[in-house]
Amino acid sequence: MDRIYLDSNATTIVDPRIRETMDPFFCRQYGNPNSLHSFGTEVHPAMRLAMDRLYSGINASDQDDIVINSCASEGNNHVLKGVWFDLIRNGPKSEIVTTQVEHPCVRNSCAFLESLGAKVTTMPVNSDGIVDADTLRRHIHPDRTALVSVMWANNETGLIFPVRELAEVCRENGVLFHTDAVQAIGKVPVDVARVPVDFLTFSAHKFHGPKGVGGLFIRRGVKLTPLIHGGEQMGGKRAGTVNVPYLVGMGLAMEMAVDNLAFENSAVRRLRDRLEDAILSIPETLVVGKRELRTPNTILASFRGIEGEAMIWDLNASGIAASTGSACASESLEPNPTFVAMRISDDLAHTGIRFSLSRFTTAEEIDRAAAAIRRSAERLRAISSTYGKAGQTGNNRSKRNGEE
Ligand code: C6P
Repeated sequence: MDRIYLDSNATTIVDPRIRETMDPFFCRQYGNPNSLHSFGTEVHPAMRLAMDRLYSGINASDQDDIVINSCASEGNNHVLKGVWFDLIRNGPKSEIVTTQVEHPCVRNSCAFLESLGAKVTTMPVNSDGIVDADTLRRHIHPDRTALVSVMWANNETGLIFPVRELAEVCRENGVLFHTDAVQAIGKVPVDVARVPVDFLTFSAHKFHGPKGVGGLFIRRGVKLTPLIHGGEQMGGKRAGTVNVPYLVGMGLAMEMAVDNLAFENSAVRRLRDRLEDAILSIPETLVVGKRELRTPNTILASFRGIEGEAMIWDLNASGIAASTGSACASESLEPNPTFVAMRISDDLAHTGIRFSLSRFTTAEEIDRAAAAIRRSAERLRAISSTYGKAGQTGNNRSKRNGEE
């Protein structure tokens, strides 16, 4: 049985061309880039090309910095803890403003900084699942807010935040702005010349590069204390020998992600919509977020009366990979925090399933997955102790939330 991978927001398949580009840097050109001999210097051109591809992929200027690190969790920790050291620990500011729906690496870093004395203000999302500029204006305090951290696109719903407006509000108020762009690269245009962010984080494995390498954009002139001290790599902003093969892979992955943006927004979007239509043809099903507000590859669906995990196992037995939400929270028994933030009812909050496609997903896979999802929903509802009994709405129309 050919398996079908619909969990590309957790991680993506490495594009075979990217793997080929990385290959020489393991066993042939394996020198340390900081060495003075030829083994070290011969890797410089490939590193430069990779860096150029990253700068041009997000339209950064050569005065800005892109710090290569191990993953987006590291980049997000670096921004939050760096700002704490620079602006909060000894003043003059005291507060970080963020949202209820950030990835755990942002939420838990904020909770840690709160335990050290920072004030953390968490903005609610609106009925569309995002935070708008007016909400930010109500929560920002120029005299005390050090940093606003809002993701570009949510990993569970795919909902896209109005980061340009949010970044402009921060700029008008003299407050630093960070965006976690992990789920945006390759899905929407990410242009730091147009969107005035101070910090932006990304991770190669979300756009067909290798796991274990990411990048942190720092706007020219913005100070950020390092998270990892040591040697002078990355201009002293992040110590540690640069992972050359992974950097080379990430550079090409970024270039290909940008080249494939149009494809992602046409072909991948069409397949996503086809799967979504099939899911919504199953009674009492909800898809979170309006279609036009979401990244083109993501569906967060919920099936009344079915535990998300039960369906994941059922689909897995048919060779289909999906998830109940963030891969790193997949073992939590708590209701999904994104559903809670969007005030979606408790019974649905336990039933969320995320399907996320990529440019490698085929129409045949979507049709097989749609049939398997329907079979699973019927099977699990037939054996459910609650579905069709007390508590059922009687209204079996399926819809996207936000729709009447
Ligand atoms: N989200 C998901 O299943 P790393 O793996 O550290 O490079 O990326 C962390 C991360 C940060 N921000 C966002 C918005 C993310 O989606 C992720 C990774 C995966 O949703 C794994 S938990």
